[in-house]
Amino acid sequence: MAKRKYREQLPPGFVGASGAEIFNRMLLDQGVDLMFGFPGGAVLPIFDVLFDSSIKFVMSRHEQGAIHMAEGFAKATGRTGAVIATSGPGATNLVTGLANAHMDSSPLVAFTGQVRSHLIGNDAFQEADMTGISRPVTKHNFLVKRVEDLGRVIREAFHIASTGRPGPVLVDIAVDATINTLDEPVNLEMDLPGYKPRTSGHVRQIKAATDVINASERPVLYVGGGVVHSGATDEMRAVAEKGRLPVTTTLLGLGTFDESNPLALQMLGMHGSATANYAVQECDCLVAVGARFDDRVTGKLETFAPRAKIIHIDIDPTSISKNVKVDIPVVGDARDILTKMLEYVETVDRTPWLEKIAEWKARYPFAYEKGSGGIKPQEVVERIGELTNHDAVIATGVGQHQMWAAQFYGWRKPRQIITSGGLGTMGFGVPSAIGAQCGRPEATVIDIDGDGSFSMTMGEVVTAVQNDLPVKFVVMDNEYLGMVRQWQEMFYDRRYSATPHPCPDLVKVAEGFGARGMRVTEPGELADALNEMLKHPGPVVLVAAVDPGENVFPMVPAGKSLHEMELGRLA
Ligand SMILES: Cc1ncc(C[n+]2csc(CCOP(=O)(O)OP(=O)(O)O)c2C)c(N)n1
Ligand SMILES: [Mg+2]
Repeated sequence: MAKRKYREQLPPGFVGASGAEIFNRMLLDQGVDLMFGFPGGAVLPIFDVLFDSSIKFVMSRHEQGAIHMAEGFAKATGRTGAVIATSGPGATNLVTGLANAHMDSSPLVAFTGQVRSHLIGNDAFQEADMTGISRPVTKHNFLVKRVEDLGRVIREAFHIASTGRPGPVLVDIAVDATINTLDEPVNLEMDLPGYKPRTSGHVRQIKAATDVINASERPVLYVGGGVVHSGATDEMRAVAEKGRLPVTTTLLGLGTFDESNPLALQMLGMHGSATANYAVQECDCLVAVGARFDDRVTGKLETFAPRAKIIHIDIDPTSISKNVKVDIPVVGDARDILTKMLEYVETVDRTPWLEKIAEWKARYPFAYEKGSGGIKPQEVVERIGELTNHDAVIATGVGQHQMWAAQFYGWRKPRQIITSGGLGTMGFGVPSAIGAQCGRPEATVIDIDGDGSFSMTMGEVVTAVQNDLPVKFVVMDNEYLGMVRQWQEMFYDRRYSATPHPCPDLVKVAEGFGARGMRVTEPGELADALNEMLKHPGPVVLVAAVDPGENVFPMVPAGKSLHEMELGRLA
C-alpha cells in the first residue's frame, strides 16, 4: 500500500487541515468505525482520505444497498449508521433508503457529494438538488458549501440523527468544501437553538396514566419500535409483569417482549394474531408505547379499540392524536416514563381477562396445514427458530415471507428483527442483513427473503462474500410476488397480473457471486438443509422451493376492523 498521505490526528482548531481530513476526524470522534458507500467524482477527496483511514469502508454494489446496510447496522446495534455516495445519480440512489429509515425512525447519517459550490443551481454535470429531494424523507438535512462549516455540521448531523425520535440526516457537501483547507481555527460548537427533544415524561401525566391502568379490568400494552430505540425493554417487561398487563407488539416492536411469556399476545394488526386483535378490540385501556397507530395496525380507525381509554407514550409530540384520539398523552423517552410508571403501577388481580386471553391463545395460535403442496414457508421459519434457539438476527424482505417470519420465528430479544416496517421496501433483506452482520460479527444473521425481494438486491451477495460476512440468505421461492398474488386471489378474481415471478437459477447465481448455493425442494430434507447451511462457515444462499399457493392468515382486509379479520384455516 502507498505511504500514508493523510493525518488522522489534526492540529488544534484543525488549522491547515482539508475538509476531507476534517470529515475523517469528525466521523472518528462520533464513534464511526465502519462506513458503507460507493465512490464517484464529487466525493473523490473524501475517498482519498478514507484510503488511509482507520474507518473500515464497505463498498456496496449499488448505493441503495449501501444505505440499507447502514440501516441494518443501526437496527442491529442501536448505533448510528453512516453511508456515503457521490453527487447526482449516486445521491438519488439513496432516496429509498432515506425514506425507509425515516419511516422506521432509524438513526442514520448519509453523506452525498455535491458539485462545486459556485456551480450549484447550474445544472452542472451530476448535479441533483439533494436537499430539495430529500427534505420530505429525512429528519433534517444540510448543504455544506464552506470547509469552515463542515466539522460543526457533522456533529449536528449525528446529534440530530440519534436523539429524540431518531431518523436519517443527509449532509450534502460541495466538493470544494472537502478540498479547501482551513486558515483559522474553527468553532465546532453545535448551533441548534430550535432543537430540544423532550426526554423526561411529566410526572402528573404519568400518574394520570397509571391511575387509568390500575382501574382497568382489561388492559393491553401495545408496544412499537420506540421501545427498541429507547432501550426500554426491561422497564416495559417490569411494568407488564407487575401490573399483569398483556403485551402485543408491532412488527418493529417484535422481540421487545419474549413471546414465550404467558402475557405475550404476539404481533397485532393486518396479519397479527387473532388473540392480539380480539384483545385490542375488547380492552378497556390501551397503552401505546413508542408506537404510532399505523393503518396496518389499526385497520378501520372508527372501530379501533372501541371500548378503550387510550394512553399514548411517545417521544414525538407530533405523533400524539395524529391517527387516533388519545385520552392521556405522555410525551418523553419511553425508558424514563416506564421507569417512573413502575412505581405507581399496582398489581391487580386480572384473572378473568387473562383467562379469556389464554383461551384465545389456545384456540387461535398462528397455524398452517402441514403435509400437502411441498415445503410450507411457515415451517421453514419455525425450523429456523428452533435451530437457532430463537436467538439469531433475522432480516427479511417484504411480502408474505416477511409476515411468516414475524408470525413464526418466536421472538425473544430486541434488535433481533431487521425489517422494513413503515415503507415496506422490497430488497431490504439482503443489504440490511449484511449491515447487521457487520455490526454484530458474532451473531448468526439470517435473511429470510422472498424470491421477488431477493432479486431486487441480490447483487449485494458479493459484498458479503468479499467482506467475509457469513450471512445466510434463505430465499422462500414461491415463484410469485406472493403478497400481491394473495390480494389478487382474494380481491381481484384471481387475475394474476404481473405476479408470476420466475427466477434464474439462484443456486448458480449464488455460486457466481462466490457464495455457497443450495436448493431444497422436499419437506423431508428441509431440516438437514437448514442445518448444513448454518454449519457452513461462509455466506450461503439456500433456495427453498415453497408452496406457491400458501396465503398469510389471519388477515384484516384493508378498511375492515380488527375483529373482522379472516382467520383462514383457523376458522
Ligand atoms: C420496492 C417495492 N416494490 C413493490 C412493492 C409491492 N409489493 C409488496 S409485497 C410484494 C411481493 C413480494 O414478493 P416476494 O419478495 O417474492 O415475497 P412473497 O410475498 O412472495 O413472500 C410486492 C410486489 C414493494 N413493497 N416494494
Ligand atoms: Mg415470492
